[in-house]
Amino acid sequence: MAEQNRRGFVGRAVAGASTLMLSGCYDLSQKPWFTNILGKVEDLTHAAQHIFAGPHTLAPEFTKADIAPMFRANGTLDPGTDDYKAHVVSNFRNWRITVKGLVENPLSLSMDDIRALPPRTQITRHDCVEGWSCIGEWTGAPLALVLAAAKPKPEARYAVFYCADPMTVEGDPEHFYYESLELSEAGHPQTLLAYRLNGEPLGVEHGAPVRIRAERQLGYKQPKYVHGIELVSDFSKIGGGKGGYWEDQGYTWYGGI
Ligand SMILES: Nc1nc2c(c(=O)[nH]1)N[C@H]1C(S)=C(S)[C@@H](COP(=O)(O)O)O[C@H]1N2
Ligand SMILES: [Mo]
Repeated sequence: MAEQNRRGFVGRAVAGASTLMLSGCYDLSQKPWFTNILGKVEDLTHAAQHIFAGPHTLAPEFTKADIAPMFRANGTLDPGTDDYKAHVVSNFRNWRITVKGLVENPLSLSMDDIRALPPRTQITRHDCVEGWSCIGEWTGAPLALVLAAAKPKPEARYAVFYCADPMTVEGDPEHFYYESLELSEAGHPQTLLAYRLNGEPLGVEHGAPVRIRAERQLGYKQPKYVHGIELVSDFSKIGGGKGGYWEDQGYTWYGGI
């Protein structure tokens, strides 16, 4: 397992920031990820550590040699709506990720805001319940930092992720994919707002411009095309009330591996 796995993301972010400070050679405000709309990365890191404290079992990470030549795509391969097509044409310049619900500080973030956070890269295995697995290298912003910036209220238990792809069930075109994770899983060091796969910007088939990677979870718990995150205490008022699109069709909510 690589060194970064054992040390974990949080340790690295703090170490990286203090190295820069000690060197005295940089104007830190010029360092693109040091401050952004979300605040100082160091403050976010400390807040995230406080909110998501506890032992985290890490999902196994692999080496470059293990990466599948072609990462299989599944589920929605293109949301296909007029709205989404316009985002593709403008290279997702106007894409927003909102963070709302049981938070002190609701957010509306651009992809530049997400990319301005210190990224984490991890090579992991994706397991789909349909019976296939694929190893790929994901890069993204640790979701813990975004949640820390939003300041979850004490009664927040789950993060719900809203997606841009309509799922036509019983002819209802206003039925979109969504998923949810317990807050501790959402704040796990390997849970990312991922925007790169195998070093390339995320393709449309894999959830462009941004999707969740929650590496201890099955494939259906990894929502693609994410545009909204809501912190809730229960699912009763969301979708079919079971915490996710597939859960509403009968899958178990717990999709841990
Ligand atoms: N928005 C959205 N997210 C989704 C799906 C989907 O259909 N829509 N399918 C899920 C399932 S079942 C799997 S296995 C993975 C597939 O991700 P991939 O296309 O990058 O392989 O996405 C998950 N997330
Ligand atoms: Mo899946």
